[in-house]
Amino acid sequence: MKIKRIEFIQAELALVKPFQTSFTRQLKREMLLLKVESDLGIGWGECVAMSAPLYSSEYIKGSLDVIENFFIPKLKGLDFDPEELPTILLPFLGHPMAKAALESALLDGKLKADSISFGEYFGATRGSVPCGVSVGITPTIEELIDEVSQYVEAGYKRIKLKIQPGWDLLPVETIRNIYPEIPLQVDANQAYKRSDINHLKKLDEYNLLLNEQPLSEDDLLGHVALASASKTPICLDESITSLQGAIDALEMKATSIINIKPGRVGGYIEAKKIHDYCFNNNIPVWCGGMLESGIGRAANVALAALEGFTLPGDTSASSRYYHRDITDPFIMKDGELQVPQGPGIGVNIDEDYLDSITRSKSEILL
Ligand code: OSB
Ligand code: MG
Repeated sequence: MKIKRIEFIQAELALVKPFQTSFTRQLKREMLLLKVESDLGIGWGECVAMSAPLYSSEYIKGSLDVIENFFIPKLKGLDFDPEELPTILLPFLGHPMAKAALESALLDGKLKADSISFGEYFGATRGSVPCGVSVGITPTIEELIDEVSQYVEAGYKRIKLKIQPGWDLLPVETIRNIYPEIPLQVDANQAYKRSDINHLKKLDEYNLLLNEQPLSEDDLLGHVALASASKTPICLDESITSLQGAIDALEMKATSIINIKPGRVGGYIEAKKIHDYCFNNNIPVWCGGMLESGIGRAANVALAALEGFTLPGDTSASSRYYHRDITDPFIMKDGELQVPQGPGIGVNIDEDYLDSITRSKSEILL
């Protein structure tokens, strides 16, 4: 394929309720969307970077800059297949979310031209995927109970509680007592230190599925120490940025479960490689999320339909995030989301509504 034009759309979607983590409190999702026109047609991609470098080092303006000033000049005049993109962009270090956004837009364009869905392309073995939900830190325990009970009643099959020092044992114990059987896990987004290992071991009381990214992303040996001291499995998120990194973390026993987020590992192609490795080695994986709009969610749901995704993902219904999505909404039925069947990402984009929430736009002609 040859890229002819690329449009960068920065838009904002208000969240149905604030989402608080150990690193920020989000009231809206600010996102960068790519609309790529090639000789094969149009493809859409969502960049999962946030507006500030708080989850990882990437942020929207940096992603936009690296795509515009490094990735696009490299691709100018080139006739290539989207599957070659990771190799073409290999000289540029880092910026996995920017790479993933471009890769998914190119894949969408190509697969639409070939009338193949993302699910078929990845090798999905299911028509729907079970939904988990990630629950933010709330001002009070009462509000947490209220929020979790709404999700449980809606049918979510797994609850993830965001935790941080000062908001851990009590919220977990409270929810576990109310729902003795529900699959429950926690995510600290790196908020703890090695010196907290004795404290984190107390989570073993609550029959958690996993403890996600408790320590700093570069503290793999800290995670090894915590994993060997605890009964609760460790699951790395931020630390895993490539297949090789995943293999290394698993071999050194820093983690026994992997949260696969395509944006964090540089794209869906690398994400599928991590899935395949884990599937072949009996390592459970699940699909993470970054509060995506329907564009990113569609591709994530297709990925989560692969055989090795044996745990419910943070692939929640559109209504958990937004009053109105920019695509056909993802509606949960019996705790599951349908994998889109149409070509490419398989969802329609409401461009009029997108226009109404767009804050800025730019384009490059190649
Ligand atoms: O660490 O998994 C995370 C959201 C934004 C950034 C990081 C994370 C999250 C979530 C929510 O936990 C996942 C989702 O529902 O999209
Ligand atoms: Mg996480």
